[in-house]
Amino acid sequence: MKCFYAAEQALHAPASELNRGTMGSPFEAASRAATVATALTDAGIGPLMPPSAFPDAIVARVHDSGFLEFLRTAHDEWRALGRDGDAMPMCWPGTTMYPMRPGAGLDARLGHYCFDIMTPITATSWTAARASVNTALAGAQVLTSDGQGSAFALCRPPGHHAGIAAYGGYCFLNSAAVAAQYLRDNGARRVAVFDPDYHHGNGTQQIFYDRDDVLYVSIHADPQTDFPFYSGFSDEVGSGAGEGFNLNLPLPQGTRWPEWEQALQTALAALTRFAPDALVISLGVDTLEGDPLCHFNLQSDDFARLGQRIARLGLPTLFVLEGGYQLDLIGRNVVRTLQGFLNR
Ligand code: OKP
Ligand code: ZN
Repeated sequence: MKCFYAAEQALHAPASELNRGTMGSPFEAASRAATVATALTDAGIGPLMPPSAFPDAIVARVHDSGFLEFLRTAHDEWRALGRDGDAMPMCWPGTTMYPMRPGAGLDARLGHYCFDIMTPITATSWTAARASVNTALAGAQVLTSDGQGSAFALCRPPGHHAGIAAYGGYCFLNSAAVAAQYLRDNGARRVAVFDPDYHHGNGTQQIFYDRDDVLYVSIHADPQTDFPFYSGFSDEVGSGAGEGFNLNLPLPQGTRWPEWEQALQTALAALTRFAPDALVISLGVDTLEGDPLCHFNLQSDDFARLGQRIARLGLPTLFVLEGGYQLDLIGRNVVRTLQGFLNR
């Protein structure tokens, strides 16, 4: 399987993260990618290839231009204000009740675009996030060039929480969504995004919410107990032309394979009905038992089963890495998923 990773992705490495009231080491660390790369190589999947540079216009197909300009320049502005460390918001509009004022200062824009306090912007976050999108696009290009096949994009920082004009949940740019749109723009009439990450991909949902050409299906922890809290409910089914093209399957904390597999059957049935020309998987492996941020109880073998079920859809498939925070186990479970997919 063709696999992609850009060395620049490691340039996003914030100094710390606020978790449950305490500053500590970031969970979404650059070493996550290194462990996945090692596991892929050891398993004989790969090799990892660097992506080529895709034009910014492709990213602007799903993201707001003011938002992209903000992300690109925020840390320079932070420094110009004489501040050290990573750029973080300190104040939020609270809801979207206020209009964004032209010329709003950096703190206003940090609070406007960011929806949490776990996603600092470093001097090189933009470079890393942009490279992560290239990695996903290189994978998507494999699907368009042979119309078959599959690819793995070792994306990090992750992407599925990044919305049209919003970042958070460790995500800046929505690599899976950009890749899905790229597939639409290059011959696929319908594209499905399946998101088995522990967390609801609120960004991906938002980007495609009113569209019937991109189906979004997600299995995730109930937003009543888990991040991102405000979206991922089962009554969010899409709007306008997109009604019926967004499927959320929330599950309670403690969920194990038998119940998770039932949701998977529902997801696979919806994907089959939609009959897409290409499939993007937002592959989070944070559903593994013992993940420090998550509360599902999947086992390593379950990831092979997941890969197998995805393969049975018989679709050109791009895997994009999202979450997974047990450093020593992420690589193994990514490999299990891909092996399950490759061996059917
Ligand atoms: C990103 B992805 C951290 C609190 C835990 C984690 C949410 C980000 C998950 N301080 N929240 O979907 O794996
Ligand atoms: Zn996650």
